[in-house]
Amino acid sequence: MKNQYLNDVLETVKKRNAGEPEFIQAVTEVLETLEPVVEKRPDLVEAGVIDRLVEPERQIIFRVPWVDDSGKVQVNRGFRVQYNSAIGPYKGGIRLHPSVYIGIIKFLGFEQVFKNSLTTLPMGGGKGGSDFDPKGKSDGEIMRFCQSFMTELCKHIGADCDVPAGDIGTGAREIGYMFGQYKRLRNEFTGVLTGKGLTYGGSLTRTEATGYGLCYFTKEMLAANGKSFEGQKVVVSGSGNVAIYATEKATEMGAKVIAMSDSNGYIHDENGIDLAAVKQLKEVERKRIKEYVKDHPTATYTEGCKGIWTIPCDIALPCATQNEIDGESAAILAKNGCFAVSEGANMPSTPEAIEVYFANNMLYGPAKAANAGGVATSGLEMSQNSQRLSWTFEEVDAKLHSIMKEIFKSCDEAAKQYGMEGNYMAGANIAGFLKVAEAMKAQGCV
Ligand code: NDP
Ligand code: 2IT
Repeated sequence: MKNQYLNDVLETVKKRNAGEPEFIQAVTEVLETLEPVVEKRPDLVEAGVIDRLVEPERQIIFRVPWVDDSGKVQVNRGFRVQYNSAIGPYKGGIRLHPSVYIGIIKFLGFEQVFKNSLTTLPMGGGKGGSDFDPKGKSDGEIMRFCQSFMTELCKHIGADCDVPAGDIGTGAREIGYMFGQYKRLRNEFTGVLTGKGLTYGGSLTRTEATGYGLCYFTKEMLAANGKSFEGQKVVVSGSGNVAIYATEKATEMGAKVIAMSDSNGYIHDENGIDLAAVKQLKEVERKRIKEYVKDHPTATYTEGCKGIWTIPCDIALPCATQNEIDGESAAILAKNGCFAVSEGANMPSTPEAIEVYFANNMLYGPAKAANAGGVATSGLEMSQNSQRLSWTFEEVDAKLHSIMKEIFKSCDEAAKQYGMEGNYMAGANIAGFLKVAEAMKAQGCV
């Protein structure tokens, strides 16, 4: 970066957060795109907005003890990072995965601040999680873990303060157990979590929202560049919540999804993936994706995740996890003629991969914008809970659709305004930043 002030901020971030490469990666990407803003808006620099933005407001780390089915005590570590509350209560998911540590939760919380700002809804940014591994656990074990996790977390959250939701490893089942425990401990039935079941305050369309939203955003990006999903071959990584509903909507929009994956490997079928079978395996039976080929003779299964990016496709939708596309995979995608990458997962592309996208003039839909449909619909769930009403599927879906269109528009316009037309990553960072920055400046040095 040329800007000395931003370089100094980044140096401080590196020193203060040594050993947290994902957090430093997320901050670096944003600071690099804020150079033109810093030049145009010395008032924001003066107000110390960026110096404050790179430090979370609050970080909570706690012990999560629970008893497994054999009667043995297990101990996990729980996290909640309340990153920024300038424009609304902290809002963001809970990730349950053995790789979770404070650096992962901080990078996700940082990204969430900008993403939530882009939704146009009044939500600050936060993220939580645990190094608990839900794989292979019984329902009883999952419940006891979730109850113990919430026993501590409930001291720090609330419908007007901090509203968690799902993320990797946290779906409707986990949210249900957490909500039940919150209600029992606090004796309050409030919208303290989103992604709830439909019988107790959940919103229609929330399950589908991230994947559908990703396709709504991508459709806008493609249309702005004279393209569409119609007749395109699509590769979707992951086979969880985001991947499944991205596949559903992309197919509805006329594309053919030819590959999906999990953390063990990927399935490939040039005839198109049978999504009902994937739903049954992943949502109902909680089995591995390799089981798919047993009943699908034209499909192949390959061990290892990275190979999925060697399958020739037109559009890639990474929907699994951070840094799943590196420079090498991006180069293979480009060589095979892939012309668009749009991110369902958070930070799925390494900085090297992003360089490859730009060098090859590929369309790039950055996570903060492209996957904001999930949290946007969480925001709509909060509104319904406050009103004590529930809206129809069509109503919520229509609102989600128009939010995603608006998000694309603001990324596109901000990129143009700051001289980086077509760079939706810069556009998302700048548009997301400006709203939060104005609010932080207006509220003084807090
Ligand atoms: P799920 O737990 O439902 O699914 C995650 C999928 O990704 C699974 O197929 C999983 O495979 C795979 N995966 C997870 N970790 C890894 C890994 N380290 N390497 C390879 N594959 C992996 O999570 P979601 O679908 O909810 O989340 C997917 C991504 O989307 C995450 O980056 C999340 O932060 C992001 N996101 C989620 C939103 C939501 O509303 N749920 C909203 C916005 C973004 P396996 O089953 O083998 O673990
Ligand atoms: O990364 C994300 O935006 C989410 N996991 C969803 C957060 C939410 O509060 O719905």
